[in-house]
Amino acid sequence: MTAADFVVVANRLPVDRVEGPDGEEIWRTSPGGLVAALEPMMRSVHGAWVGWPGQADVELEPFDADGIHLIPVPLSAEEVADYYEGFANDTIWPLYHDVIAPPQYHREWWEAYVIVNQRFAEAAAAAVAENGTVWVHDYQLQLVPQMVRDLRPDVTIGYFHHIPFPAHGLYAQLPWRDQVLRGLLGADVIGFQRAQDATYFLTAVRRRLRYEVKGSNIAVPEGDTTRTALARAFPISIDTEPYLELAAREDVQARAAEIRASLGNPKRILLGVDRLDYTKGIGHRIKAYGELLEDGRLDPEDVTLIQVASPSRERVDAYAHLRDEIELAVSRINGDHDTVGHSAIRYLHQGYPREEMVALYLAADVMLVTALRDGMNLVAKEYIATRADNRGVLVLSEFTGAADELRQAVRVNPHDIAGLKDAIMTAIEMPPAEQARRMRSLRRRVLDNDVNAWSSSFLAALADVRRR
Ligand code: GDG
Repeated sequence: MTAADFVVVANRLPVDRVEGPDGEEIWRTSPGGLVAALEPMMRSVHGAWVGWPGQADVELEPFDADGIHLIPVPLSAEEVADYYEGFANDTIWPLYHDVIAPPQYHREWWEAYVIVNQRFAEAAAAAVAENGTVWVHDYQLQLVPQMVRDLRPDVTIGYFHHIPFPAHGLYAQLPWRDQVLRGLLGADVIGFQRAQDATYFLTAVRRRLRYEVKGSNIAVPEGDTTRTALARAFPISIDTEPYLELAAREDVQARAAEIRASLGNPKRILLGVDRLDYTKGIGHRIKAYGELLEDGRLDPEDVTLIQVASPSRERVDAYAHLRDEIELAVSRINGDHDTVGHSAIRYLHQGYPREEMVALYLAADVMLVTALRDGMNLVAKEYIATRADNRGVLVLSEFTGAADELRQAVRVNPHDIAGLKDAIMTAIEMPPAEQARRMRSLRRRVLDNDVNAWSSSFLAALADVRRR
């Protein structure tokens, strides 16, 4: 393969292994906003994608899937445990989400993180053309920008951070805090979801490394001179087209009606859709809803809460505990409030095809997004994109990146259970005219700022750096 002008580096390759008609293995690109946003560009500029194929101890040659050149990075089972489940998901993830769960600090996890980051960096450095561009994604790969720069000083490097960056008082806990900052600062542009995340990062750089910071620009010492790195917000969004299309499809609308009927045609359907993760505030949401039933402010004959909790990181202890906690809470509430024909909470610990997700969005009168901390939260934007009739209410936690943009949602502090209960009632009782007024403005925001706008603005900032 000739060198690529543009290389994406992410923990996962955007593919799933599926079985072909004769039992052979084929790789299909998995749907996702990031792939959708980058696919056209990847095809036009000779792009490549470096990532882990998702299975341990599998060595694969580079291959093409649906027109994208894919470069697999192998991980051993031990590396998956130490680098991915350990350092990425049990150290960085909880620390960067305001220590909702206690971060675990283990030196052997850090060592695996360094080794694996180096492997990704080497794969990217080998793939990229002279003066090309490398775009690194997310918290699993924070050391990769500087590692690529050391190997290939000619390339332009971008990094986008999909999760929050914590306040300095929390960040300072990390035993490897300076190494991680230096890793990130290898990039020319460091993108965050919210302005607040960028500010926290700039503060950490100033306080820990004493580099000069002016506005969003950082003077990074390099030999005898300095290089300017830019750190600012580029709020991510969704690929709106498939959501608009699915929501307009008759069979999907029929499925939404069928979902409502199968629940016994309740007056109001509330919906939560999350990976089963302690950052998502699923327990807070269920507690508030359970109390509303208990108080008699809601009648279980009139409402149903559908909670899709898609399985996630099940081998990390904190996630196994969370599952037990949520399932105990759900079954208590259902035990107390179900009737023979009707469930207070329809809890689904399963993943669904996108068609079914859109049918659920269409069926939902109220969407509950109550994350305790969330980089952006795409579910909120997906719900809005499907509401072409301007009906429906979004209840949105102020601790999500989406809250910066979606000002017409019903805002909540999920820690305030009384406030959350009132917000749920406000949403349930909101008159159609007010729903429409708010939804129109929310839809304008999401449809005008889709994932293509996001990637274009990030890449424009990178091109700007390159010109300098
Ligand atoms: C991270 C950051 C940031 C979920 N269950 C099913 C399913 N999903 C889809 C949703 C949505 C996506 O997964 C989840 O995205 P979120 O943004 O809500 O949350 P994270 O997974 O935590 O994502 C987050 C994001 O990165 C992007 O930068 O917004 O803050 O934490 O698209 O629809 N999709 C299908 N079946 C499911 O069962 N098909």
